Amino acid sequence: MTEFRVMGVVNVTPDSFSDGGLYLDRDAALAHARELEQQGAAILDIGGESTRPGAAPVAEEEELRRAVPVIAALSQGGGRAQISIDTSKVVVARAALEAGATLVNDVTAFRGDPEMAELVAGTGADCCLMHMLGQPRTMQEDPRYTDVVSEVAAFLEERMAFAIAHGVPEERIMLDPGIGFGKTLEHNLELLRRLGEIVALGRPVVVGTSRKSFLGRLTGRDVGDRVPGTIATNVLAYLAGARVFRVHDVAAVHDALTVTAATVSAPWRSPTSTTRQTTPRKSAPSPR
Ligand code: HH2
Repeated sequence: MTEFRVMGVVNVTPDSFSDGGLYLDRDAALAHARELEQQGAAILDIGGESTRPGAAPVAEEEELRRAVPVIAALSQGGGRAQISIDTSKVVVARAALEAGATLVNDVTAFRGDPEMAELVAGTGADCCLMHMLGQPRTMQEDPRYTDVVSEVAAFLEERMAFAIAHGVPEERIMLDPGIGFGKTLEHNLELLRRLGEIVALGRPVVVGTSRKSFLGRLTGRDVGDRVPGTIATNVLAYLAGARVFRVHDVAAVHDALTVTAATVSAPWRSPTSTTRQTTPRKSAPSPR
């Protein structure tokens, strides 16, 4: 069966768009992370700064204070999930890697901090390079592209070359089109529709549609009621070739992808198909 990995979101923040304040306390974040792992998360993405549209930047010390103790405790707990740090600050990434993280999820794709590429190269960590147009504070104010998909693909290709030039092995790189980061509803849908063009860059593609506002625009649903939309977009992304799915609702998306992966990868057999049928039914079509 074709592999996929679900990346469970653990936001240790007061202001994340869908779960802000729920896991700000270290023990609450830890319990949530363990629950997501139980539900099938192969990666736990720990973040101490919201990147929702309009979010204010968080000071380095505060981001460290929120994220690193959760990572340290998770790592000491010996779970099987890979630990990811969602940050664009090299100081936070370094402390997270020292505490046990092995993946840097940088929504600025190494543009936020000039030393991030060297850190990832030197520590042998995996990384996720994501496309974003502008900065979180203003990115949703009239984003424009001539062709969103080819511009995102060109950006990711350039960022991947930058990372490789700084010593990051290509096989450690994942790419993410950055759904909702400086994109209108139409841009997001176009990216999902033509995701194959990002997959064609040759690295595992990560998608993050979970509970995002474009799903609310399509369905009229509030943030907590966007699981069906999240599932639909993740299944579509899987069929287009994406392999890592960053979500809040791990159990639901894991089930949906398990069924999708099984369906597309193997011919369906009925539970009785091992019993040979000796008398062909009259209505059976003749073999060609
Ligand atoms: N989306 C968010 C944050 N980090 N990282 C990647 N690679 N891809 C994404 O699509 C992505 C991301 C935003 O979601 P969330 O963390 O739930 O919200 P907030 O930024 O408000 O904490």
